Amino acid sequence: MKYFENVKKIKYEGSKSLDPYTFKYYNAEEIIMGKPMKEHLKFSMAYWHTMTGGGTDPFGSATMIRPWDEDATGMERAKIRVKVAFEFMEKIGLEYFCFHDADIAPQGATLEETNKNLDEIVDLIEVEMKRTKIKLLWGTTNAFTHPRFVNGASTSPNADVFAYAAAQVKKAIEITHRLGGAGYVFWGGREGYETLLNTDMKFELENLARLLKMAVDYAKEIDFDVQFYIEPKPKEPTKHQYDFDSATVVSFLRANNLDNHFKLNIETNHATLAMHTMQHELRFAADNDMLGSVDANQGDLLLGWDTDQFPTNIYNAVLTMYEILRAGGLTTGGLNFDAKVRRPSFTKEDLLIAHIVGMDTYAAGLRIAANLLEDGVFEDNLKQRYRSYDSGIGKKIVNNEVGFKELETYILNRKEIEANESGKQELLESILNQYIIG
Ligand code: XLS
Ligand code: NI
Ligand code: NI
Repeated sequence: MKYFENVKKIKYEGSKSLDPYTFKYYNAEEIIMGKPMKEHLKFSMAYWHTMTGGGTDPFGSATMIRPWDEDATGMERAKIRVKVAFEFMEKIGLEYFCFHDADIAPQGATLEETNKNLDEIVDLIEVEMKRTKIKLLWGTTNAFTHPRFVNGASTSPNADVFAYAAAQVKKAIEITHRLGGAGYVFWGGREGYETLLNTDMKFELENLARLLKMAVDYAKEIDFDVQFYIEPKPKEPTKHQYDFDSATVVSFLRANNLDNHFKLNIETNHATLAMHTMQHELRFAADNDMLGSVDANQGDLLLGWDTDQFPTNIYNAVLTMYEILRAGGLTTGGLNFDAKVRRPSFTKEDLLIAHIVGMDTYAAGLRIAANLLEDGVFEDNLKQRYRSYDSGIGKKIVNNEVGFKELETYILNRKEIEANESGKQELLESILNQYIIG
């Protein structure tokens, strides 16, 4: 293809390299904690941002007029994009991608026509996947852009819209299956509400669970061994998104007996919108055996909306990789760059640079996190901090051997309780800095 023909395959050159088209930290084959970096870091391209994003915002139209989009429209454009997408991923060494149905093929006048368009593009994607060995990390449905989803998809008050969403999810699961996708994501889209004056929240949540159960049943029916994920987000586009954060989603899944079929796809920018750190969101999911995959991006804490920026923040990347390693790694999941270049970064070169810096940031984070874990920096401190539960009364509490009466007697018989110890936050932060800066 002509669009990236001047770009060589991006290689690792180390941290002293001055060439922007090289990796400074990402060295795919380097072994970290027993396996190559690229297995820890299953990087994925988000088709919707990288291939179809134009840089629109509420005040302005697209600034990113891609040369490949200028050559054709409709299905022809969609076909060119497939070629460009795979050429782009090959050049960078991205081994996975993710897409919504609506990203890859234009919508037709009817569902039938849309599905026909999808099949034609999926044929082409299949050929490119075979040629390049690039894999599908997960597929998903866009049931939020079209005006029919104005009041939600599975949580719409309109039963026909529920049915439409179900039909669309069915097809998206089928194409994900056909392409050998490891996962399938449900991000809420417009599943939420603006005001309780017009919303039956209880009923909407029941319907959300109904649709998810249908998806589980259908995957079983077609013999598709897929990992389903829910991607939490607290707000945007609706004021109250139902899948608020990790804790909300874990309890929703448990309450509806869906916890064995779903894990979480956790996005950095959504964590901070929920007023949590990414580390908190990951830890909560991991503690509940539901850490599945990551949408690797970052927000702007001064803005407070989903800016979906490429990840460049080392501190966050270290703590994200720390949580992933601590949980034993992502199995079916990976690190999907659900990220878009800034509106003024409108050249195709910016797209390359953005992915390179994202991959480098997580590679650096991985190295540092592995050192922190191997040296037991935080884990040893945790053991030490909670040691009063290893013996004596602490052990009895943990073993459920005592109740209020026994604890009252225990305390009445003691002159003084054990002295509290420092939480050593600043010390730990200082050690973390040493690991980061070296
Ligand atoms: C939007 C979400 C979306 C999902 C896929 O905020 O992050 O991009 O990842 O539907
Ligand atoms: Ni997002
Ligand atoms: Ni996302």
